Amino acid sequence: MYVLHFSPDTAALIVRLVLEELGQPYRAVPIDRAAGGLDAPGYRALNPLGQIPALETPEGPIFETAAILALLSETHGALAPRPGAPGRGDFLKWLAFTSFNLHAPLMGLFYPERYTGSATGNAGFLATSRARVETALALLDATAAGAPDWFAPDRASALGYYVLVLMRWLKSFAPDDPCHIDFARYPALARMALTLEARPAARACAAAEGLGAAIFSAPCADASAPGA
Ligand SMILES: N[C@@H](CCC(=O)N[C@@H](CS)C(=O)NCC(=O)O)C(=O)O
Repeated sequence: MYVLHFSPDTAALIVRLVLEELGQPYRAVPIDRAAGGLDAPGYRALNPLGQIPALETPEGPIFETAAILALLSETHGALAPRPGAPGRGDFLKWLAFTSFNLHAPLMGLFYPERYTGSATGNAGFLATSRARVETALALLDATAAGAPDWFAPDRASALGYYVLVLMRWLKSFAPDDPCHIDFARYPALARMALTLEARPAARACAAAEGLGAAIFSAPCADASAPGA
């Protein structure tokens, strides 16, 4: 059985959504971050940078969200094209794109000190990171608008869950209206948010992690803040 090491409302949610959607049994093990769980040698053996998530699998521990999604979808033959199937290259391309160009700059917004040496970051770095996020989302929205099987607004996909969970995090970075995500700028992703949050997998994950039912379209309906 898979073992998912998680904290609520983090990148581990992406993996949990995909495991639920695939119908795979898994055990979810909470990480006690306040007690230094990310630095514990046992956890570092699973994820050497002490980041969330880590997934224990029959072939050993896997870290990096994109790698986990590629492995799970390939192993279980769903939510993304299998190796050799049409669209496989496109899926991998946009999966890596999301990791480098959306996930990474969001981490820069959460942890500017890791990139700038300053606890609050400098204004230029923060503005550049926000612009990178917006550029990536616009390109992902245009891709989803073409409705490829592996990233269509009206069907579940590993990449869809990845992008929509990352969009949840935007609620932390809108100083004037922290609960507003401007979905009007991303109409295909907006449709995807409504489709995917209604699925049993998303409902199960929202309940498990104490999140609101409109997990993607109205991320501030729940009381929590993303825990990146
Ligand atoms: N590159 C990693 C980043 C994962 C990530 O964003 N993890 C966050 C939680 S959402 C984390 O571990 N934050 C704590 C830290 O970096 O110290 C991945 O894709 O899995």
